[in-house]
Amino acid sequence: MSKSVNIMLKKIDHIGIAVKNLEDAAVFYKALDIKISHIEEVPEQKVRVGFIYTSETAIELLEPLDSDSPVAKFIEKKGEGMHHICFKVSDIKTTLTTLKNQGYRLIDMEPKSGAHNTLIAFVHPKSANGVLIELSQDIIQ
Ligand code: CMX
Repeated sequence: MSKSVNIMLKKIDHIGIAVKNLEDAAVFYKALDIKISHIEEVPEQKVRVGFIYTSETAIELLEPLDSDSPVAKFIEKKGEGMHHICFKVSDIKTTLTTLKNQGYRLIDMEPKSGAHNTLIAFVHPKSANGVLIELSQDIIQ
């Protein structure tokens, strides 16, 4: 039985949806009276993101910044759609080390800068039942 890491799991932070264009995607949500309230570029991930907030889990719309972006490759291969699930964790480095030591395939060995003042890292979908998993830790200032 493998060691559990979920003591560090705080909540599902957001669900990522790959879109070709944020403004075009906003039209559907506007019909539901839902506003994209925070738009930010994350150059390290080559995306522009827009957030839709609910009381608990947010939706992150992801628009590729260029054709090299992982999101551009995803859309090219699969079309627009659900891209990843992000778990908020309290200690991202320890979570990564724990997963790595159990043989899970990490995309990022070290955390990177994410939107909203966070440290983020991805677990490969091949290690997570076909779902791309993002881990996110808030940077306390
Ligand atoms: N969800 C599920 N499976 C995915 C996937 C996703 N989002 N992206 C790729 N895959 C699958 C592919 O379908 C492929 O599977 P098969 O081999 O069965 O065909 C496999 O993973 C490899 O995919 P690929 O097309 O060859 O693509 P790459 O190897 O070039 O990259 C991945 C795949 C996951 C390593 C890359 O997309 C990555 O590094 N992602 C993490 C970074 C990221 O997505 N950043 C954007 C979000 C930023 C943010 O939230 O701020």
